[in-house]
Amino acid sequence: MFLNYATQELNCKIVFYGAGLAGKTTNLRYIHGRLRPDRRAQLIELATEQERTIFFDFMPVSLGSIAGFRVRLHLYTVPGQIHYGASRRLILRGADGIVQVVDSQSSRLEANCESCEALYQDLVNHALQVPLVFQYNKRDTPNALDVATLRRYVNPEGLPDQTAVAHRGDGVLDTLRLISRFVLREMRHKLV
Ligand SMILES: Nc1nc2c(ncn2[C@@H]2O[C@H](COP(=O)(O)OP(=O)(O)OP(=O)(O)O)[C@@H](O)[C@H]2O)c(=O)[nH]1
Ligand SMILES: [Mg+2]
Repeated sequence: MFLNYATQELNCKIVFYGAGLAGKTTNLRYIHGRLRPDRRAQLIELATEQERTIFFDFMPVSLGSIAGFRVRLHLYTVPGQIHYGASRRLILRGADGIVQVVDSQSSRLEANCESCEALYQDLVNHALQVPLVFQYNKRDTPNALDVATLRRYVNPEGLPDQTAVAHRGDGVLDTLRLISRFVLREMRHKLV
């Protein structure tokens, strides 16, 4: 969270986390595409020297105001592949909310579980206590596990969750609303 007094803006960072190919970038592209051009910044993709396939997407969206500050959301994705742990930790720094994007396909169950474990470790290491919601993506795939099974494996605590078919946009804005609601609630507690 960052208060910009010059612009009277409250900046919140939301990170889309999850296993490789789970659909994180697809979520952000969809959200960006749905925003009015005058309300969004450019979507930026970064490829570093060593990690050419890496993207991170950055996108502020305006959202009402708290204590006189207009809320601006900054959405980021992490690279999901297992060997980009250092990039993931860097991007997670300063997060105000996290969406764990889960690939519903049974073949990806282990990768999802590893990603959840990595997230848990990263949160402990950063001493981060921020709202976390789950998105069960790729509900359209033929070998999608049922939601109850996914919950049991990746979300046994029963945190807020949402199903999605991100490449069609189904459930994407609902997921954003879900995490935004929890993030804004935290911000209100801190500011008001
Ligand atoms: N069938 C199906 N495919 C999807 C869905 N969402 C995303 N995809 C596809 O899954 C592939 C990976 O999506 P990305 O959004 O690039 O995944 P990512 O999580 O950003 O992957 P990394 O950046 O490698 O961690 C793409 O081919 C998407 O079109 C979905 O709901 N259903
Ligand atoms: Mg991606």
